[in-house]
Amino acid sequence: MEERYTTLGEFIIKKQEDFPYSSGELSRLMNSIRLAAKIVAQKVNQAGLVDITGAFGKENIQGEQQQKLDVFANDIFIQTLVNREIVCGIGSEENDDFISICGADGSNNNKYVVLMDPLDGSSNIDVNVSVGTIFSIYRRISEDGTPVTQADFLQKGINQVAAGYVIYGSSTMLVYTTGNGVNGFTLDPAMGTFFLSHPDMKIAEDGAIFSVNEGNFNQFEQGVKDYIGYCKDHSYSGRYIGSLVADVHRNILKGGIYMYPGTVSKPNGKLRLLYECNPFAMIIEQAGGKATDGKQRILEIEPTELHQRVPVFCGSKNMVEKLERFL
Ligand code: P6P
Repeated sequence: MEERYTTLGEFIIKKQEDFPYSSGELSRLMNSIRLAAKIVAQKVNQAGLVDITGAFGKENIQGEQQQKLDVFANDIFIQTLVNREIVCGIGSEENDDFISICGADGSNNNKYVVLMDPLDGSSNIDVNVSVGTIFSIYRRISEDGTPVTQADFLQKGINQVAAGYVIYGSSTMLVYTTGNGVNGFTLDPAMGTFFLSHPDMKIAEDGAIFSVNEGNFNQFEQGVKDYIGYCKDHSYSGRYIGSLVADVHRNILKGGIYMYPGTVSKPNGKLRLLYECNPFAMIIEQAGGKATDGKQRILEIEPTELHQRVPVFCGSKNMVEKLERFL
């Protein structure tokens, strides 16, 4: 089959061979995410037309005003995963605690847990800036058949079996890895089908884009300030949309570095380890880049809590290594 007409569904089946011992659950899990992404994409694209934007009147654990689409996306991803009885637990930015999922017979025989940010960057929805879904998949470590535990979620990023994101932008793309490279699929809305549009995505070792919120510049540690100065001395382009998925997706395609450093007021920065930094770190490393918290590889960080924050510097290998020499 000519690769450029490969659908996501066909690709998942074809890649099933990469998991000789898998019973097809991971494939079914990816198909569930594919369905949820299509449903959320349709609503995001209608956001300006349907009274679905604006505050939902509640706050999430972040203390952020939940947008209606935040809640909608969270419900859709949870529902599609639960309905197909594929996972034994879900952790979401929108839920204070993790969700334990039993089968119809009360058993917990499913072997995967999913961590997700169902609609990252949602504060950008009303101004029509690209937003995204980020997901991270682990094999449970607690005994099969028993209720899922927090330990199943607090695993190092190196244990991820899959990670990916959906970007709801000028087109909707689903990008993911199962540890054998990164592939991108673009949704054809007329057919409701994701087609392989970006096979074997790689991030250039060098780039000339730096992405950081310079409004926090005065609160950065000196090494970060010095590196930003280095970028400016070399006439790199400053590109910062304020929507993680859009910023990192652009930098993967064009080369660049994304930074959310710690500040005086937020020493651990803003981004969440388990469902923002770890999935992107896996994707970026699989694409040939690097991801660090400034001291260690993101994927090696030992998690301590579900919503913990870490500083993050990720993107083109040589740019991240140059930054590390400034710290
Ligand atoms: P700041 C959006 O709220 C988000 O979580 C990411 O999508 C984005 O990269 C970051 O926060 C922007 O944060 O502090 O620069 O506005």
